Amino acid sequence: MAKKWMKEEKLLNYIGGLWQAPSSGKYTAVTNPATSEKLVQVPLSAEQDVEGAVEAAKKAQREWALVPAPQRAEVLYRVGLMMKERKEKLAQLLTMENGKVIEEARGEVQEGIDMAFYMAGEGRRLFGQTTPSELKDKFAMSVRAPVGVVGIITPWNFPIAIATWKSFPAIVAGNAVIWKPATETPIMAYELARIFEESGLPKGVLNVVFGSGSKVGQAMVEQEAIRVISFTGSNEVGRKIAAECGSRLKKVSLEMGGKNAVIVMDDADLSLAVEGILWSAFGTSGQRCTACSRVMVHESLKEKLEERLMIEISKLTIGNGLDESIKIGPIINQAGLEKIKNYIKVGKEEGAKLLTGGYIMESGSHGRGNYFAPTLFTDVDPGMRIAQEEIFGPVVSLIPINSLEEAIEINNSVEYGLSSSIFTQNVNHVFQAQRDLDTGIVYVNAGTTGAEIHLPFGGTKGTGNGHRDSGVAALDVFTEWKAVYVDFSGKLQRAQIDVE
Ligand code: UN1
Repeated sequence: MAKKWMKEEKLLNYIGGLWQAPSSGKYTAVTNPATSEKLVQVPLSAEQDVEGAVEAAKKAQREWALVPAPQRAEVLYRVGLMMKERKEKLAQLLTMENGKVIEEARGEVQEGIDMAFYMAGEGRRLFGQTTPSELKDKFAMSVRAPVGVVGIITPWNFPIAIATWKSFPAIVAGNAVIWKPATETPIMAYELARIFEESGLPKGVLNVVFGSGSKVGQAMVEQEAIRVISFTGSNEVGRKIAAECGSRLKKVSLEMGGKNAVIVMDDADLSLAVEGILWSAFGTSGQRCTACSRVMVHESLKEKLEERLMIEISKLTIGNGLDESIKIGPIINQAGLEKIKNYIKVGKEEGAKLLTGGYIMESGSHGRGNYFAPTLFTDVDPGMRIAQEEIFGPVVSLIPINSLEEAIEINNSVEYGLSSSIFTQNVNHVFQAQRDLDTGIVYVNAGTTGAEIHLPFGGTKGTGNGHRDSGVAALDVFTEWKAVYVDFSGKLQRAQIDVE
């Protein structure tokens, strides 16, 4: 099936505009999680490949930074158009390598297209600030300068969208990029690199090095010339990267997951809440940083919500996402399945009541892949591990509450702070919730997923380290503020001293 969309069987690194085999000569197989079919071989690169990419990037970046930003933006505009033309092909390949259902894959590619046009627009803005000087006949301004060579490390769950959130602002701002995509999902990276190649981006501005975090990621962190690392992935890996970058005074931007909750108040539109929970908890099989994995429901609606969710869960179709009728795709790999299964055991031991699901689905009508049954726990205590830790699978915990204050307190009691949502008709609840929910994203009368690319994406506490992906805020990661003073008085004016 993959052959219909791509002929390559072995992917290559893209370094300095050339397609290169990894110096190690080693590759690993990429498997379709819906069918266990082998798709392509992906390089397992080593330090040497990263060094090559750094050299190419350093050289290219000097020239690229001198190209006027509106012209740099033209490249992104062309990239956006090509992605649009190839949208269906990209979506089909995305479903094959990642497993997400085709409708969601099309949505993810669209997210990348939106990002291309949005960041192409930034090429004509890249706003700085002018400021009055404290001295006469002196002009002061703050301008954005590119950082230089930047490293981006992206996850398998949104292999194209997240790559665009990071690489597009970096490129339009005048940086050169070294990108390590997840080894589980290299096809999107390969396709995007090809699009960039055809777009006329000068060689060396974008470099792709495939391989493991421990080899390629580590080498990127260690390279002096890479001045920024932007990472999306697990909390464990993110903390390690932060520590390594910290000791090297390297800027690091981290996005590391969530334990996102929906609050259902007693005045909520229940049907809407059911739809919102289903979509944000089970879409992408729960493998989103923004996935809903807790529901704080008002006691008065608890039983009704349980009933309604059980009915809707029983209707969910599970299988190969290339089939348009399928709503839930597979889990990325065996390790993911095992992790989810273990949390089910933990939840039961902790005393949560399992209402439905909770098991790995044997091969059957849904296909020979990694499938986990959509799972609902109820009577969950907010302190239980299943209500505190990120599961990254289709598992939701219902927690009864009696007031908005209680729901907010429970929402904020976890390590993460990415996304939250409230279903209510009460305007006072809306404003109180958006103020008090300690997350980077808050939804009202919608589930916890569905961030739009022109707004900042990221979160508080264990979710990150204060930076944001996408939106104009992403430019702060990939630029340095430079203060520029122009004195046109013709004499030496000393700040703080020669002020009349
Ligand atoms: C992620 O899971 O890391 O808001 C990204 C959303 C998507 C992006 C999710 N637009 O759910």
